[in-house]
This record gives sequence, C-alpha cells and structure tokens, in this order.
Amino acid sequence: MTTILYYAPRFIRPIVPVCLVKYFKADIQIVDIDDDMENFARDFPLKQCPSLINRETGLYLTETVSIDQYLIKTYCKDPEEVKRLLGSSILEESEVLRWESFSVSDVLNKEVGYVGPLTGYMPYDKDAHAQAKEKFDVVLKIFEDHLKKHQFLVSDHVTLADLSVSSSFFFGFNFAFDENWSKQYPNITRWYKEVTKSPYVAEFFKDKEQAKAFPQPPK
Ligand SMILES: N[C@@H](CCC(=O)N[C@@H](CS)C(=O)NCC(=O)O)C(=O)O
Repeated sequence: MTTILYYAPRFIRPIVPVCLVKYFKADIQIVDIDDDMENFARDFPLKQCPSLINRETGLYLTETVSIDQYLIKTYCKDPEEVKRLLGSSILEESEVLRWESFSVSDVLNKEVGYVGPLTGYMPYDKDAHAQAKEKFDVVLKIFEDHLKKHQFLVSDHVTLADLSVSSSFFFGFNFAFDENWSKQYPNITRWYKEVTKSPYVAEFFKDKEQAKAFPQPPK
C-alpha cells in the first residue's frame, strides 16, 4: 500500500508538502480529503491537513513542520541540497524551524483573521476586524524589516523557511494584497515574487496572480 499525503486545494498549509512530493517525485499518492473523507476522518479525527499516512507500514504524521522535514530528509537524495533547504548549521536549522513554525501558526492565523472577513470566508465584525488588522500589521512589519536587510529569510538562498512563509502569504496575495499594498510592503513583495519562482514551488505558483484590488469591508 502506498503512502498517502492528504490535502485539499482550498487549504494553505498543504501547499509546500504537495510541492515537495511533486518536486522530489516521491512515491506518495496525493489525495484530496474530499475524495476519501471516510478513511481520512477515521485516521485523522481532527480532519486537518496536511497529513501523511501509510496504513501498511504504520507511518503516521500530522503537522506541516514535521511532514516537510520528513519529505525533504527522505526524498531529497543530495545531502548538500538537504542542508540548503533545512540549514547548514545548528543556528540556521533553528532559524528555518523558527520561520516555518511561525508561518503555519501566527502568520497564517493572523492573516486569515484579517483578510478572511473581507473575502466572506469569515464573518465580519468592525471592532474585531480592526484588532485583527493591528495584530497582522505587527507580523507584516517583522517581515518587511527583516527582508529590507536580507534577500531571504535565513541564508543567501531559498530555504524551507522561505517556501513555507511565502505559501502562507499566498492567502493574502491571492485575495487582497494588490499593487497599492505592495507599495507599502516593497520588500515582502520583492521576496515573495522571487521565492514563488523557485523550482520547488514554481509549478504551483505559475498561474497565480496578485490580487487586482484590496477587498473592502462589507457595508
Ligand atoms: N497544526 C496543524 C494545523 C493543520 C491545519 O489546521 N490545517 C488546516 C488547513 S490549512 C485544516 O485542515 N483545517 C480544517 C479544520 O481545521 O477543520 C499544522 O500545522 O499542520
């Protein structure tokens, strides 16, 4: 029985794991949770993805950070490339983990909290939305300041940190971050455009466009 990576096209966190499986041509079946809900829900009661399972060998992983590590360390055959992606010193490895963990927790949650109500994905409440904006602005400032001084998040090349954070920012760039937004965040935009062209994720991003207009709050 093959290993299965569960994902859903509407979700952000599985973007990088799916790209890694494709890039490394891993012998893993990529399955949409909606096409296999009974088995998925039985084995993953939280019904969250990405999740990785081989029902024969007992391989069972949840958490994007864990799945990304597993995929790279198992399927990337070049040890130098593994170091390039995951860091080549203890400090770099820790920094990659820091940004990756941040991206699938605070970054994504605060981004969805701010952008989601503008797109109808979540209910809109004026005061709650103002607070969500304040919180996400802090996240944005962290990245804008960092990327003003650095080409990439950790090293002088793309690491898993860049892949993970840029895929979290996809939610914003897809639904809200238009050209005007980019004028306010030129370094995030420059970095996002560069990282999303990286061969690891280019296939996914090649037909994705930046939002044409920032959505306005419902009247
Ligand atoms: N802690 C998990 C969270 C996974 C997660 O929440 N995934 C979202 C998709 S991006 C999901 O499956 N949401 C459906 C739900 O929570 O019902 C991780 O970092 O991978």
